[in-house]
Amino acid sequence: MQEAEKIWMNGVLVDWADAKVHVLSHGLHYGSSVFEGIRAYDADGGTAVFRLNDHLARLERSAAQYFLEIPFPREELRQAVHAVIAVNGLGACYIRPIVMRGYGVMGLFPLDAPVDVGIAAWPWGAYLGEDGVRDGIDTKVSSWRRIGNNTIPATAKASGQYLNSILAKIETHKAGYAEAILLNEQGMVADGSGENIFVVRGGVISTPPVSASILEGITRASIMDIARAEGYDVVERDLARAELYSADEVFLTGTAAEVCPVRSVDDFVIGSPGAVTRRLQEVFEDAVHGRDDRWAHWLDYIPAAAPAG
Ligand code: PPE
Repeated sequence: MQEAEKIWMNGVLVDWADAKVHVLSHGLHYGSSVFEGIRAYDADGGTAVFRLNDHLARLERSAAQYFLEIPFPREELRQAVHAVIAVNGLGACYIRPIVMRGYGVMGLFPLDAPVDVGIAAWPWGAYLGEDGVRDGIDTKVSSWRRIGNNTIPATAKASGQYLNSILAKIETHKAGYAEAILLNEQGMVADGSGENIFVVRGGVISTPPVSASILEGITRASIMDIARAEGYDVVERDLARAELYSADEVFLTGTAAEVCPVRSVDDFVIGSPGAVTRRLQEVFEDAVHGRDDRWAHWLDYIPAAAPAG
């Protein structure tokens, strides 16, 4: 990964190499951390964080699911994100806040463990490759099922649940595919290892509902808003695996992946990126770069002289 200089840890900016936790930290042993993935863009009016308030709100919801008390109010975390970007002199970048159960308590009862908060930012390019964003990616349905709603809440973005995505990712990578698609316990389409999924057929855009064991993606919500504003019908409904094979277009959305066309699923060729995907990619790009007034409220600009602390 590309390093930056400073990381915000528990209220102070420390050198990148010094942002450490103890090897016996609770979060390391049991996955009892929650985190966010956020992007900032070189927008027309300066460096802008995309939907920062919504990401911090989700971080709070994720923490609450695990009875994790974040020892900083939202506004302080927002200022910390600004400070991390400013002090590192970053423009477009990826931001990773993490709230973790720290060192001091072993065993599964976690509520007596301290809580540590870190926020890092660094440049991170196209998650599924520049080629992927342009030409689409080849995907495969994993044999691993998405964790069920009554196993781990998929709506919380907790570290431990990513073991599920990691198994799917390794399996499909070894088989030669760029991304895994996971079905849920009911056998319906859930999401990608780190993205939500959309299907276009006959001009209608469909995406699995929150009840399908998906992460309630912020890019997903943005794309649904954009698509409706562009005049498309958007429905949230359960999708059968074979609907992916017969789709006119399939695409993935996520903070890291942004809007990425899918070229094939299980070797069924969907084809080159279609007109709907292209249009949504364009409007999304305009929105994140501050070129579309309809979505200006999604951008949180870094003040020119943000305090470095
Ligand atoms: N589903 C999953 C399982 C997921 O991890 C993500 C984000 C999404 C959907 C899309 O959510 P949103 O980013 O709010 O639109 N995945 C994050 C982590 C990627 C990583 O490799 O780490 C991300 O995109 O930041």
